[in-house]
Amino acid sequence: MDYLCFRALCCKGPPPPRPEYDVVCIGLTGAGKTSLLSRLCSEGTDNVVPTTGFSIKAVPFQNAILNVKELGGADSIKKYWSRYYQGSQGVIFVLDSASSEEDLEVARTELHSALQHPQLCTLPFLILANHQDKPAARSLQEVRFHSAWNTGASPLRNTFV
Ligand SMILES: Nc1nc2c(ncn2[C@@H]2O[C@H](COP(=O)(O)OP(=O)(O)OP(=O)(O)O)[C@@H](O)[C@H]2O)c(=O)[nH]1
Ligand SMILES: [Mg+2]
Repeated sequence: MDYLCFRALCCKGPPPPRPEYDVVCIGLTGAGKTSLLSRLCSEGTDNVVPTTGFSIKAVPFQNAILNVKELGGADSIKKYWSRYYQGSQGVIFVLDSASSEEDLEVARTELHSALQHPQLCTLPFLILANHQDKPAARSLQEVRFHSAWNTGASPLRNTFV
């Protein structure tokens, strides 16, 4: 018996529909986008492989469902990111906070480019500092301060790190 049938039999009827939002998830390859989304969907992360192209997952939260489109971060793919921004209602930028300064600089360039993109520049923007379990991980304060993540952000923007 599935959940809807169970609720109907218990005279509660189906649960109210949750609003759905389309979100785009970007970040350099290896930042952990697929791992993060798999965790949020209660899926295993043992067999995660680099995303070729894009993948979409419906991530359930208590009050909403986020249809998250992950765009692969390999060099051959990220040049096409902007073709997949249309229709997004929010942005998640995943960052490897334990990466080298050089990679962090590349990530910052991509982030600033996304922050200023006409199709993203007014959307809520979450910067997720991943790989926090690694000894080399920068703290959230370091990520915010040293990397000047907010440079170029619109004053209308809701940006969270
Ligand atoms: N230690 C550690 N490893 C992580 C973390 N997040 C992801 N990983 C590992 O990092 C590797 C890359 O993770 P993915 O989730 O494939 O990264 P991605 O951002 O989806 O990469 P692309 O799809 O190539 O853009 C995998 O081996 C993960 O297990 C984390 O927070 N800590
Ligand atoms: Mg991936």
